[in-house]
Amino acid sequence: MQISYFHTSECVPAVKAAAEGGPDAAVVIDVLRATTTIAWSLQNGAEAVEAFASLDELEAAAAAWPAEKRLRAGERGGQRVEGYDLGNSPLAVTPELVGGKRIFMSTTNGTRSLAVVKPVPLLLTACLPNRTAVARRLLEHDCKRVWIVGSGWEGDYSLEDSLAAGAVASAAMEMAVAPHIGVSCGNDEMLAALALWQQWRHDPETALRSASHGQRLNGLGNHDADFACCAAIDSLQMVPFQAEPGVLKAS
Ligand code: 3SL
Repeated sequence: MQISYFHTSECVPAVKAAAEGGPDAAVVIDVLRATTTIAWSLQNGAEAVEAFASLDELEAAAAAWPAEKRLRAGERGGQRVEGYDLGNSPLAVTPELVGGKRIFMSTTNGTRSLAVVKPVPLLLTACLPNRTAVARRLLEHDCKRVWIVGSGWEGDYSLEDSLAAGAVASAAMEMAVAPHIGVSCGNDEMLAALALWQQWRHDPETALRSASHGQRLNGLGNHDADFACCAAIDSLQMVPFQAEPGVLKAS
């Protein structure tokens, strides 16, 4: 299995079919906080999370869904979109609130990354809490070419997504013990992400807080509980997967 890492949706090449050298799996990461919130929403019983790059698309799709079975989650600039049921905190998606509901979600960067790899046959989302579960799933599917896609911030690199990319790849390398299952790096970005994981793996919360988006969230108010939740390595077995275009379900 060869794993390549792309920092943001803007860095991702056009997706080709697997038979033409394209990826057979993609893993989207937005540690702070979209993919952590997606994992916890599904863990807490949401029927699905449907992701949209734009709020207009979200509004149109949500309007066609039964009102009692939907929640709208919108984040821009780190804050909840006015009038929406939810922002983008993994702490807010409690079982009481999200159980049985479809969450129509749009965030500044994370849902844009999901949109660019929609055509990839196996699409998963990862965060630090489910990084080992995601790595295990990639190995079970015997994936050959995996693209990990970070979300960054409006086109810029983000430390926390690279950290998690390294965390997923490192878990895959540790589990791929059989000699015929090699895990290799497809680009220098992946190698760098692995080095970053080695640097911070015993204290990921400090990395999240030091990152520019961590500082942005701190500037918006107290996010201590969000940082702790987003940094909780291997606290979840939930692997969100794309069940139909744009729709993530639990597995
Ligand atoms: O950029 C995004 O998609 C969000 O995850 C950002 S925030 O953590 O909700 O501020």
